[in-house]
Amino acid sequence: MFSNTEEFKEAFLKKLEMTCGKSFADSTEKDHYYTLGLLIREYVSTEWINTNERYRIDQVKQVYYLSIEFLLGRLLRNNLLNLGIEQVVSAGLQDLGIELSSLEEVESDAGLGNGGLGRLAACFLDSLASLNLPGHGCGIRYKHGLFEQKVVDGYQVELPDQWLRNGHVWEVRKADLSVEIPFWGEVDIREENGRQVFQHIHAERVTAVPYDMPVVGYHTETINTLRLWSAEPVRYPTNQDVLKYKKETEAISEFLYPDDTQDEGKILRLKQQYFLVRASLQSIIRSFKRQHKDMKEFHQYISIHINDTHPVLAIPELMRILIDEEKLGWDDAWEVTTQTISYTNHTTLSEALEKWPVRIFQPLLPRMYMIVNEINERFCAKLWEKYPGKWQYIENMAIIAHDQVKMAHLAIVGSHSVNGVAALHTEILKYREMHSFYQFFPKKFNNKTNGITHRSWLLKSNQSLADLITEKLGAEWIRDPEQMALLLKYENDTDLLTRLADIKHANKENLAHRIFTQTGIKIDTHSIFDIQVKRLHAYKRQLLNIFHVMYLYNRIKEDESFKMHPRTFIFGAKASPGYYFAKKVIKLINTVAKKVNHDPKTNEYLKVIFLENYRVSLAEDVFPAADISEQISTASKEASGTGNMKFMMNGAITVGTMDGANVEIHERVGDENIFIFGLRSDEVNHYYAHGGYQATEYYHHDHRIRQVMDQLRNGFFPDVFDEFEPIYDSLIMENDQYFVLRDFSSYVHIQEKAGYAYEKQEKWRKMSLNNIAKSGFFSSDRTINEYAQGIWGIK
Ligand code: 4GP
Repeated sequence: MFSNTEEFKEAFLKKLEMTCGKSFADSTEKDHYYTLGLLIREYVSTEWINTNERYRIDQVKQVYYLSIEFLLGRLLRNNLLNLGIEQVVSAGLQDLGIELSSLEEVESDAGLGNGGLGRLAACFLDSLASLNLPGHGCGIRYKHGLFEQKVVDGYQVELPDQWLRNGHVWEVRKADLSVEIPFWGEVDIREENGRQVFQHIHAERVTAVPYDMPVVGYHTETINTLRLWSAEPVRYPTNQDVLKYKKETEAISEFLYPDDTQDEGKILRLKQQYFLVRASLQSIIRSFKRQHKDMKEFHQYISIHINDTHPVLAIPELMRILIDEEKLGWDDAWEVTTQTISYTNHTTLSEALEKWPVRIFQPLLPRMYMIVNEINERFCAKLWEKYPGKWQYIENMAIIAHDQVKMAHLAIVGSHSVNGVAALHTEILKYREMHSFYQFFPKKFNNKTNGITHRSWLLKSNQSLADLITEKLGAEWIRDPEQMALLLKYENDTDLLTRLADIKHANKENLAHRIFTQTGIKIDTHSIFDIQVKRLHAYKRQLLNIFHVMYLYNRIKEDESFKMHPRTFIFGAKASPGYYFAKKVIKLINTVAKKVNHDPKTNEYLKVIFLENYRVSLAEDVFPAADISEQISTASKEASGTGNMKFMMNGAITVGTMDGANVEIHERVGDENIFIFGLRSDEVNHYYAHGGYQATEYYHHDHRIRQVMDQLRNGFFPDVFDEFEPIYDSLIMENDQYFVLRDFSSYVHIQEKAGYAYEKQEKWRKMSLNNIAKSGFFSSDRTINEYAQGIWGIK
């Protein structure tokens, strides 16, 4: 559409007048952003339609990725980059006196997710489109994404995220494609022509309205679709209390993960899940039926992936459609359903394994419950055949037991593929967490190690590094990121290593500037940037990191001969609003920061920064600036991690445990380019199985630990009194299940090693180069190719 700056400027100015009704002279930055967004959306619309046409005419198999989270961040720069018009647009804007980077700041982050699982979904969409694969996302258009975090007096305060305040330029509302979703009511069963007919009557209905967003591939003609559903009242509600109905309806797409400690919240979450599934399946089937008649062939053309268990109702819902609407028999419907659906597990944490009380499930989703019940009975009968008399064993595997519906069991039984997200995680699923299922369905289990899109996390967020790679290797690595391994031939090229270091330094300056503007704190860009950014959770052990800082502080204060390279410890993390312990850790980090940053004796060596409101757009400035990547979870607990991959790709060196994908990073870079410490996953499991861990032993025998632990409650932090008692109690009195004290000494040791290594800059730069060079494997393009071939069968 615009091949040069002049054409772009003309189109831009015309569009501006038309949409904003203003002259350029009167227009604001917001107008410019909005105009540019609309222009791009129009620019892609033809290809978007063409892509769908092509899929239809060629009758290709398509995959739909159902996910309760899509953590997209900002889309402007991504879209420009993928369309290959970034230069033209940026130059054209500049001619008009507009900085593209300031327009980017106008865009709100689409933060429709919590963390790993949602960001993975976003990376997958980018890879699908960029690899020209027919794959779409289906999710919920939450009015408020993940909360906005403020830090007040060191405490996390949550504010509702207002990402839609100024509208969302990338979406297209398609009210004509709305569908209705029934809740409550009952199922009427009749006999018709010798066949049972099921009808859901007296239901309360909700309208699901789709909002479509184009997913633009990198330099391809493929534009896939992300369809997000919004809940609205039906036009003629039959309820008595219309206001209450309206409020309850809109609540479905109001917040991500409503608090589900009470029944009301549980009902809402289950409603969200069914809402997503039923709406998505209806639109998938509608599009299937435009081309095909025979529902028995459904799985040959459609693959449905469920991202964790939240969309698992896709299994009974597809059964319902096939049986109640399409009149297939149970066995045929089951064959089609299981061949269509595949499932990814993202965590083994028991708190995340969803179970719904029957007393809520059954009345809210009566027909779903009948079907799940039948799936369960048939499954248990099969188990009985194989394990006659083993009641307990069968009960443990059942989908419904003790008045609970176990969503993970339903997901395994009703799908043809179950995958973990890193090699170690998949082994843990197979041999521990889901062992009985693995024995029963050995062929279903497989591994797909996570990945990240190198387009967003390198090309876009670290342009100078990407340019340097292109200068050395040519542009082919962008299509085939494993070619980055060719960088290794420059391992001894001092010129390149220096340029690498210069880029890192410039990125550190950039982050330091951002931190200064926001907090007024000046940080030394020659210090080591030691960074931990991820959700706050006990198993991720931000605590271990901050204890290390406290130890260093004590050491500097007490030991005149102690030397260390200056370090800036940077944290970014949101704690789930109801997670008391995690919030205490945030307060501790901020309390330590206050003490350390203001002590003239230490602040030359130590700085602690807590980045407020960690989110995708902030992350884009964080990863490129890191020297050290903190990946210090209790081994066996982090399913994969993807932040570890982003750091690596940007040349940071990992300090980490042998957990999740760290294991595979280690395997690729070798011992000499990573700092591994701490308990291994089998050692952790040995403790869990046989006991033997005594936190008090470490407290008594290691004075460094004792000092830090005592400082939590002896007035060392003068104005907080008993604030940190709960942390102390959980570690000592409750014998901490995450082994913070157990790993402390080896952590301190490896950190010391990392500090020395940094001082030998030439060697450090080589390490950094090695990490970048080996990161190609962790591109989500590799991951998506594996899903496409191994699970979905799409081309
Ligand atoms: C996360 C896992 O904790 C993380 O290790 C993994 O990299 C990520 O999924 C993507 O697979 N899990 C979640 C969750 O985000 O909500 O369970």
